[in-house]
Amino acid sequence: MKQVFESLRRAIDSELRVLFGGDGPEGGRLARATREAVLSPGKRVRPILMLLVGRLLAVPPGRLLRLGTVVEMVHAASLVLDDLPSMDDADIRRGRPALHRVHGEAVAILAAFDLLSRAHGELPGALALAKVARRRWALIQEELAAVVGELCRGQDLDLAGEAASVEDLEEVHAAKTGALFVLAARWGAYAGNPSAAEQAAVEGFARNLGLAFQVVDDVLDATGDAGTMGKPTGQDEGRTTFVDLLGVEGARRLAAELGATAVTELELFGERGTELRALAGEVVARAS
Ligand code: GRG
Repeated sequence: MKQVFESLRRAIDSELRVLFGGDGPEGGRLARATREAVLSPGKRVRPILMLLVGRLLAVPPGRLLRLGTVVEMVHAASLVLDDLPSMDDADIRRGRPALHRVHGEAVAILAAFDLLSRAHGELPGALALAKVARRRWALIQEELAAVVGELCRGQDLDLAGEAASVEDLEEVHAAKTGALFVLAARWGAYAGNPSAAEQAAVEGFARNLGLAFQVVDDVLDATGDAGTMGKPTGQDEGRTTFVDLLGVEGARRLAAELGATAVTELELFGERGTELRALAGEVVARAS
């Protein structure tokens, strides 16, 4: 199954290179910064989720690659902003100096806007390639705008650092991390003309997977080393994490529970849910 994920990741990477012009030095300073932000080596888990949901509903991955890059552009923009000195103040991202450390804060902020603007610009073409029914396009445009609002809201709640319980923290991260997972799965499903039950099931899966992913991220921040994380660990000091509230073992247990809940959402798909179940397994296993 790892090979399946890896080949989807490579397919997303080459689609991103088609859109952002390879690794060459061409373009001005902002174009270079934007390209670095989106092409630097990420796991591409959100577009992979989208492609797997598509496959579940018999949509070939090739149809969803462009739409997958739209979600990845929003994610890359959010990472650039998250690393800024006024936010997480991180020097390293994806094993490389954070974008603002290379190009300065002004260019990093512009690159994030550039990526968001590009995401909106690519959306209609991506929906046409995905063969998503035209009647859904206006709603999808609203969903793209809304997810950016959710990320901002989640980030603000996180920076405020007022979460006092696991439930509070789940609310923060349902917005900050979960919303983009749900969007990726939702759009992947739209391409496959799902029944209402299928649509709800993949979204429920993604909601729990997104939260599990964040809990695992917190565990790795507390226990991992900078080499495997591609960013400094211990970075979460100052904001409340699942590890603060539950300890490392408790957070691992929560991640496993969320992964298991995600999987139960897939029951109606039977055997066809194998790849998504494996993805949930991969996410949870990273914490151990
Ligand atoms: C305007 C888009 C926008 C956002 C503004 C800064 C912000 C609001 C939100 C931050 C959202 C954020 C960074 C959430 C963290 C989610 C998370 C677990 C990130 C790490 O994701 P990985 O592990 O990273 O998928 P890679 O590098 O593999 O892509």
